[in-house]
Amino acid sequence: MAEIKVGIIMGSQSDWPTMKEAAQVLDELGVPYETRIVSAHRTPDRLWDYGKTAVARGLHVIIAGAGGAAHLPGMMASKTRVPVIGVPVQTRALSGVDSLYSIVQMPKGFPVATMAIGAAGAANAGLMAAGILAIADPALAGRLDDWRAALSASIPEAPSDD
Ligand code: RP5
Repeated sequence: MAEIKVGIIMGSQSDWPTMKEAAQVLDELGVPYETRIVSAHRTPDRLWDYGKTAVARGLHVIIAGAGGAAHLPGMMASKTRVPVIGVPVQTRALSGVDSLYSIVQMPKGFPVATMAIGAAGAANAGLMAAGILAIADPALAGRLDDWRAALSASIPEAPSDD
């Protein structure tokens, strides 16, 4: 079985419809991953354990999505040197600006690579994770190049009324 190098974690089951976008991109690129619900506030011990064991378990990238007072990506970055990609989940009350600000403004020393709010951010997190792994994986690099070329080829040169 292929080694799992990407962890997709989220603060709640309600984040999954967004975070699924990251999973789908990784599926398309043939990158294995694990998924876990790890809440900074509701399951802090689970967060600590996940961060403490991430390096030893062979994770190379952690994609962390959360909404509202979105402390999960930053707290995970404080617990492991595995790069953390943060996804601000869109919220009803503040449209995800709360999530974005909670994730992006990390203090010096503990970075989180913060994506856009919502589904596009989650998909881009998957692509970012694949790009990081592709540095040392020529086969994946080829698949990622093909994926990008296919996306470019799908864009029409002119708009249509259809
Ligand atoms: C955060 O609170 C989660 O990441 C989620 O985006 C938000 C709401 O969670 P639920 O009340 O839907 O479980 O911790």
